Amino acid sequence: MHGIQRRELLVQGSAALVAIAALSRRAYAFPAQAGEEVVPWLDQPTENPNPEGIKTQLVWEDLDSWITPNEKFFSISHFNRPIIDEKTWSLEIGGLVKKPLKMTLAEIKARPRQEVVFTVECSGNHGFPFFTGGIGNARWAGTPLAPILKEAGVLENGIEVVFWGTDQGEIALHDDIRDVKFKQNFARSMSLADAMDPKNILCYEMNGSPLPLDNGFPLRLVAPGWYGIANTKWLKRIDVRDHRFENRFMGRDYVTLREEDHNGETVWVETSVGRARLASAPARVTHIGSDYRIVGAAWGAPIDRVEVKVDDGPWMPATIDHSEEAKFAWKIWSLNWPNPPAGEHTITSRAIDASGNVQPAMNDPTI
Ligand SMILES: Nc1nc2c(c(=O)[nH]1)N[C@H]1C(S)=C(S)[C@@H](COP(=O)(O)O)O[C@H]1N2
Ligand SMILES: [Mo]
Repeated sequence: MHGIQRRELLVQGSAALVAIAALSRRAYAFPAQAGEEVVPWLDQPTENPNPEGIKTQLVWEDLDSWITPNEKFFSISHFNRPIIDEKTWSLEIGGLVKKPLKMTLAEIKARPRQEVVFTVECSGNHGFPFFTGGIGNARWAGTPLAPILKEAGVLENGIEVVFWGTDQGEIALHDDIRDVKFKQNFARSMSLADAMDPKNILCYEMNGSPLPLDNGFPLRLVAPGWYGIANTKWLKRIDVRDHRFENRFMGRDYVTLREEDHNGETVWVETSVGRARLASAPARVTHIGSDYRIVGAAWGAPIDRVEVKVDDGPWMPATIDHSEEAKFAWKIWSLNWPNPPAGEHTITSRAIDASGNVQPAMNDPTI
């Protein structure tokens, strides 16, 4: 930063000229410009110890499109990765409903189609040094869930909807009281009100192709605005219950722990991971000669603006790329960084949402 400030003082005229000339061609963050070279980050993720569980992470330096192509999209599996034969597969809708349903893939595809561009992030993303690319943006297509639940007719006492995956594995519970192992399917639940959100779709298509095996073929829930964990893949059964549902993915692995102040008393609060939270990240730094540029993404809430800081310099406003946008998709932003001094630099971004909330820093006490 110091170098830039000094340069602006010394040769203000030409620095301003560079900025103005750059404006028109820099309004769009993508595609990459001819001759542009990527500067790799120094803090690369460490080797992934579980390549079956976490497959194909986003490589931030390679981010060169708003939509993440299917072959570059990350995928998470906590158990096995089922390979399902669509000819014998069907979806069951049961529990507390008047009319239990069974639907084939053809029947689901024959229903009204709905698309959403939605950035899915694993809530564990950036929680481990080997896991920094658990995010991607895709155009998901399927049929709305709410009319199907209406058709099945949720009974008066139904309050909770559970989404069961085909995948299963052994679960161990070890604590002061219990010491048991049992087989369990992947499952996640939502309140009936959340499940009935008209944006939720039973999704069979990703970026115009049938859902890839790793992303839940033949059918998954896509719940725009929720963290990855809520989007059950390899769907097998949806059922309605009269009590809250609790399992490993609701109450043990996918929980946040926060310290709250209740009238001067410290209270530790555990919460099941749910809706996405405001976030941003610098994705890549590129340059043509000494003309550097920082491109990044912001997501998790309606984004008002993004600010970027180099080393310990001031926050600078980034330019948001409005060429491609959708409510639940990440926003791509960029910032020109002319003539940085040679050496190692730290780039930090923060997003500010439409309500004025500022993305907390990694070391913010609230997280
Ligand atoms: N059936 C099933 N669904 C699942 C999971 C799983 O292990 N099994 N993982 C969840 C998690 S933790 C995430 S982050 C998202 C990731 O979606 P993707 O694999 O399509 O990227 O899927 C979710 N849905
Ligand atoms: Mo996840």
